[in-house]
Amino acid sequence: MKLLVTGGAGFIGSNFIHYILKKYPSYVVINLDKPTYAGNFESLSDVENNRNYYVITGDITSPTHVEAVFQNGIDVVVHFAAESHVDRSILNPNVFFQTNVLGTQYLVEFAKQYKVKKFVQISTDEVYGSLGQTGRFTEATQLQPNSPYSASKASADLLVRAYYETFGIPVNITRCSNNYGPFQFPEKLIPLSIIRAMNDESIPLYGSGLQVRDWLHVDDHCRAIDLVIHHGVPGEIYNIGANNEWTNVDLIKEILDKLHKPYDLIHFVKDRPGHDQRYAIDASKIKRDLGWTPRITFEEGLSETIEWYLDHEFWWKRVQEGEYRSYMALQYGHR
Ligand code: NAD
Ligand code: TDX
Repeated sequence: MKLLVTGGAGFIGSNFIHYILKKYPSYVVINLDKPTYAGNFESLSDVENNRNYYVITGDITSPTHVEAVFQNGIDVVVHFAAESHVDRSILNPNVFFQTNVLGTQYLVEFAKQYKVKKFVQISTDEVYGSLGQTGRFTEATQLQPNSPYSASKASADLLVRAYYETFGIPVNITRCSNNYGPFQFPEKLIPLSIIRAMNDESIPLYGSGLQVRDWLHVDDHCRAIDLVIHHGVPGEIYNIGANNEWTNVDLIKEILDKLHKPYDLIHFVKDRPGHDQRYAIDASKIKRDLGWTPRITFEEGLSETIEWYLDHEFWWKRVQEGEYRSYMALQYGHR
């Protein structure tokens, strides 16, 4: 089996490549990544000598780059590559539509021309919009994206769906909740809070801090994608979530407790425009149809993630160089 993984130098993609090379030693993995500020091939330095792992540096918004990759004979595409940070999509929406919509269209078009056996579109619960106090997103929930990021992901999902309906491309769309784990770029809430708390720096909490996110360990996500690749029914959407809802303020307090740091590091700042109040995933379909179940408790997963950041200062210091500084200044002011 030859897998094309797009965005494999990013957070989930790099964890997924580690997972696949370990579980399926005979599979060939091609990692197509640009990389942007969020991509870091160093996250895969331990597998770079694996003879089944290939890196192609290329841009999914270039049809020439994308076609060249498909000429290698691809069986399955797992499409992670994206602009993934909501706050950046508010500062600069344009690149989100270029990468997430146009890039996806090139990939699925060449997947059609080169007759791949499966195309997995890695999407997000954010396409469903925001929930009130109760209820959960199912695969039938209406799409109501609220940020430029989620609108671009919803657009990509719809075009992937159209390629299934019109051309019969064997696609699946997966929509997971917020992931956490090693190698996550420190613009996202959990690594941002861990690193800033470790350094005794204030942690910016948007608005009331009472928004709710449903946290999923990246390894549980990877196992779900594995099942979708091998057993997903073409054309189907699968929601993935671990039934693990936390308000942002409680989550940050939990991190501070684990690091033995005071709560007064929490610094309430201006809310995110269009901030979604609550996400919660109903994952009963993938559990019932594909036998998936999350294995990692939040208690152990969060502790291990904190340990990972404590042990990998060289990794997060490196990714904080350059562009990260100007983004932080723009997003949070002088802090
Ligand atoms: P990430 O930002 O860490 O990584 C994205 C990767 O895509 C990077 O390696 C980047 O270099 C690459 N990339 C971006 N533009 C590219 C281009 N034009 N050409 C080639 N490569 C390009 O993102 P992530 O958190 O790993 O998310 C991966 C996917 O999962 C995304 O599609 C995202 O929408 C989705 N998702 C993420 C989460 C989450 O909590 N992180 C939750 C749900 C869905
Ligand atoms: O500094 C911060 N302060 C804060 O209060 C940041 C960065 C975030 N937040 C809040 C906003 C959200 O309610 O924390 C919550 C989580 O924020 P993010 O880590 O930015 O994640 P979110 O916006 O929920 O989106 C994530 O999950 C869905 C990923 O970034 C997306 O790629 C994925 O699709």
